[in-house]
Amino acid sequence: MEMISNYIAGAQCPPVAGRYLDNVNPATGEVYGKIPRSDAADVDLAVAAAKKAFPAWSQLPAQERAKPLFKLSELITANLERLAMAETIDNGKPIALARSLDIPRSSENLRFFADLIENFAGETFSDQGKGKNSVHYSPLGVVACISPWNLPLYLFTWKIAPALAAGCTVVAKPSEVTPLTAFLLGQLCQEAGLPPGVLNIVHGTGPEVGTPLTTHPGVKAVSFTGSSATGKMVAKAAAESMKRCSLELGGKNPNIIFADCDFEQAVTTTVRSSFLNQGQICLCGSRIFIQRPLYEKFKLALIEQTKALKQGDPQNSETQQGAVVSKAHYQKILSCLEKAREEGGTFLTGGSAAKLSGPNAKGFFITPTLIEGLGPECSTNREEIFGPVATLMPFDTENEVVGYANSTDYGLAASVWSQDLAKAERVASQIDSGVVWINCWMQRDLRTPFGGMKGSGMGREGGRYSLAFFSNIKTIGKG
Ligand code: TXE
Repeated sequence: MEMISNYIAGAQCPPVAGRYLDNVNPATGEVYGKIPRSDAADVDLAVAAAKKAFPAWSQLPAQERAKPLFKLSELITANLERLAMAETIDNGKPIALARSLDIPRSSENLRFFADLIENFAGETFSDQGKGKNSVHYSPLGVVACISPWNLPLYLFTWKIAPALAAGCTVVAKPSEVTPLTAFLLGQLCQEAGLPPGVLNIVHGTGPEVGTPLTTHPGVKAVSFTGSSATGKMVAKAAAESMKRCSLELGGKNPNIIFADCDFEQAVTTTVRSSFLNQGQICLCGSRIFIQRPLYEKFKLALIEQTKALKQGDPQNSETQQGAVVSKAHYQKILSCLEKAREEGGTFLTGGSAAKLSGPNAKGFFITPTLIEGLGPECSTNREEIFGPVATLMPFDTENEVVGYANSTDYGLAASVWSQDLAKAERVASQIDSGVVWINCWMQRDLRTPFGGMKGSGMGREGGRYSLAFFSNIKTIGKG
């Protein structure tokens, strides 16, 4: 039984109240561990530890702060296999994905921000008769980083790395659904040379740990990634005590396929962008719009490649589709599929639970699903499902498809496929989302700003944008 503890003031410690939650392996449906069911008392201890560590950490030269972050990055790489297997057991994702995406990107997150802070400087503005102005960045203080279950260590490190690099001390709360890799990272901090209290990890539920964290008077900012519904609660709580707030929320991303696209590349990438991580990435393209002359040919190719996806035990390196993350999420997705039936959808592939055998017989598996015949206004095409489910819709003109793309309450990401780059850029400029990819998907440059519009959140993460979020920014003007 994998027993997890909190990581506070540089030590692994049990929850004050001594209560625990079950940790379930979604590929077997079995309880395989226990995680602290922490509460406000644990959050108080963590914030106090972070507060105590802040003066020394924030006053270190950037080059000194970068050293333990570089070392932690190296330790993640050195422990890649152990962390990848832990992520797969906790989340249900294929081990090949954890090995190739989740853990390498977690290491890169730390390395990237350690490197960036070494070269990060304020700006100075030349006189021009208005005196000399200089812009100074200083660490905010104790901050909260709250992360979701879909890319557990990847998004956990994506938040804590810039916060620590900027000189803040952190109380981090991973999802109670996938706590294991954050726990294992805490065990590496001492070896990395991260001083006690600089990073604190408190496990538990949203209401019992998240809320005390977002309302705590000692916390100066909250960086949150998760659902739009929870994001609104976090924003409200943070506003009460004037905390800075960054929200990376849900998406219902359009994937626009023009008839003049590179057919093979568009089909192959669309299968990946629809079903990678069982469709549990907020960047997944869940609404596929195909220009009418290409619709039937593209549809047949999509069906063929989707049916060829290898679904099975996530610990098997051949597996391409693993389990969805929890029983609750499994049931939510199945109810969305029922809704799609009621709304008149035609199921081209999948549409039900997948029944596996052996140790996976009780796992939470859903067959990769493609649906056609639904209009843009139905709930299947407006609400986030966050599973291996995508819909196909034909379109004729640019204006028509831009209207469809912008017809939801979300605005996170989009893809546009056309070999006419002028047209692709014209369409991209009209789509209400934080990021648009042309003839590619999820190509991430960590220096660029990342985030959503509308119900997909507020604020931007990435490069200088993350460091600025975790900094007080002051202008000093001299006459
Ligand atoms: O979210 P939840 P989940 C979205 C994705 C999906 C969801 C999946 O689209 O909708 O996140 O993650 C904690 N106060 N994105 O189900 O429930 C909770 O314990 C403070 C978008 O985990 O919102 C967990 O640690 N915290 C994203 C975290 O919030 C609270 C990328 C998220 O939980 C809380 C990834 C509260 N009241 C997923 N309630 C993007 N846009 O980049 C819960 N939590």
